[in-house]
Amino acid sequence: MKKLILSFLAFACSPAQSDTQAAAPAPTETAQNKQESTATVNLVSPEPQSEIPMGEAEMVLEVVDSNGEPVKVENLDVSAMMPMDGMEDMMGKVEVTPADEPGRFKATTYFGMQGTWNVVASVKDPQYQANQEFTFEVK
Ligand SMILES: [Cu+2]
Repeated sequence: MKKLILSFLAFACSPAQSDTQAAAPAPTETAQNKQESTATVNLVSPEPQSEIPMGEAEMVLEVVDSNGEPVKVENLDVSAMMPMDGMEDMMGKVEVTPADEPGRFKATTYFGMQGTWNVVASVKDPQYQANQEFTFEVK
């Protein structure tokens, strides 16, 4: 499993980046991707390293473009899943509502068991594509 959470946190915490290099990407990498833009979903809260208590949990997720700017997307699909040994995965119900800030969504779920939960956030938008997985250790 990829552990990308730390870099997401750094991203979310850096105030108003103005990375001019990002505006001029290598042509080879973007040549075939002109119609759909790739976005990134950042975890705004809770802190990735904090212990998540079992029970109801609220997450704030933010969709940003390749320059790190928040983008307003139509919909964010969020699922919570716990892999179980010798059993079907345990699924958690997730309720997603748009937050006040553009590009941000509130996702409320219920972690009904201690252990590792995988949360997958997918952007549903005609213009942007993103699919991000976050791992939570629920105590
Ligand atoms: Cu379980």
